[in-house]
Amino acid sequence: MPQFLDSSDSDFEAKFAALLGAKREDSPDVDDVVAGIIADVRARGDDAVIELTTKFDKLELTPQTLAFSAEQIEAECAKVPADERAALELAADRIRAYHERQLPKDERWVDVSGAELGWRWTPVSAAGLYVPGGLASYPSSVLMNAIPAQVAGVERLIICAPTPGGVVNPLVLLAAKLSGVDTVYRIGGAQAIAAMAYGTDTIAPVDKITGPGNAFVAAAKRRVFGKVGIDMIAGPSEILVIADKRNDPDWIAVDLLSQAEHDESAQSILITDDASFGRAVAQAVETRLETLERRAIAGPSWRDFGAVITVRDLAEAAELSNRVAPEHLELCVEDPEGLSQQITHAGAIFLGQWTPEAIGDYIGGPNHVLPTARSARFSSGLSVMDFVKRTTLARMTPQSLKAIGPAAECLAISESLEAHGLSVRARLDRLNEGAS
Ligand code: HSO
Ligand code: ZN
Repeated sequence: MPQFLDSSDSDFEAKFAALLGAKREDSPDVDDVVAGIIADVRARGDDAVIELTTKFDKLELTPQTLAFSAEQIEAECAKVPADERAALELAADRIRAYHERQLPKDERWVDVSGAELGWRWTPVSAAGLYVPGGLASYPSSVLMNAIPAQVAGVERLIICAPTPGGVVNPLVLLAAKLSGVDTVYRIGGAQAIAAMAYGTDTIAPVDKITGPGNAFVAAAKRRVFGKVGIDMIAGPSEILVIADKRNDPDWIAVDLLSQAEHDESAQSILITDDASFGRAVAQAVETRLETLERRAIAGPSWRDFGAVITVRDLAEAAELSNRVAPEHLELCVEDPEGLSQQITHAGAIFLGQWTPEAIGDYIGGPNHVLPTARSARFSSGLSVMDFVKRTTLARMTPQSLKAIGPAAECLAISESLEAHGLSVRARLDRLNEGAS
């Protein structure tokens, strides 16, 4: 059973605070091992990457076979059943159309002093996307990471995806092809992150690394940050559903389980203004768990971290949801638009009972790489903005320099930075000479 909380109970605040503060993940401390792997890859390049791939993935590679060849990719993609190909293509098209709207605009204007100011956006030159092996090797995540980079105009886009024992997921390769990925390297772990950050003879370094991964990958991303940019360190998935009694309890139950089945450390929370509806949903979850394929994952997640919270009204539901700052928020209420106005912290909002969160994971269009662990308080999901930089522009005319230069000189003197002041003064003097 999950936790049942009621906002009218006297101990509610303490219980809610405990729910917010609960430590869900104990990530093993692998930092020392990762530091060693990164140093090894920096020192020995391809040789280190190849040896580590033999050791961890039981796969013998050479510099020539580190990446899939075009023929291998074609052969793997041909194995994808027609319905899965069509679904992936529809997803790619919809995700692309959504992200094209995110492309930021350059700006240029002349201000009151006559100075011309502005900024312009340029893509990063090369991006590397990590795709985990095994259970969490999701083709949908390939689209969600690669398409924003492609839309941003990133010139070189590579993937590192381990293939333990040589096992390949054809859908991952098809997703890579659909989203303009240039090269797919069959390597993983901290060694892949190090190779993308520092480069080897075979793998040219990239400027930005994105994508989820295990504790080794996360620790490696933290370590290479600064040498390259990274997206975020994603935690286990979360869903919060605000639902009134006009919903089918079974629909809400499967929505909660849809994220619980990702990970034993995932968190699913229901907030409702009707206690008996809350109990009906909890009952429906138990019924579904009897047969759910991934009940061994979803069950512990729901029991250990799941919660059903009863509130007095929906305004209170919004307030509590903002304190959680969930990764995914479903508003299954009569007026989702109205309630959404009260939501200030959430990675993604799903409006109304016809919008299950799973639509957002695959096909809606918005990105499914979203802030977890309450980081929606200060950050956003992956977007085109993660693959562009803004360069500012300024152009003075003699008149504008005359107007604002003396203030710059004054501030330079106050900071005891003489040359700063002189670089303005030299020009002002010339202008004054011209005037006399
Ligand atoms: N909900 C996950 C993403 C995902 N779901 C991939 C299915 N496949 C992270 O927010
Ligand atoms: Zn999901």
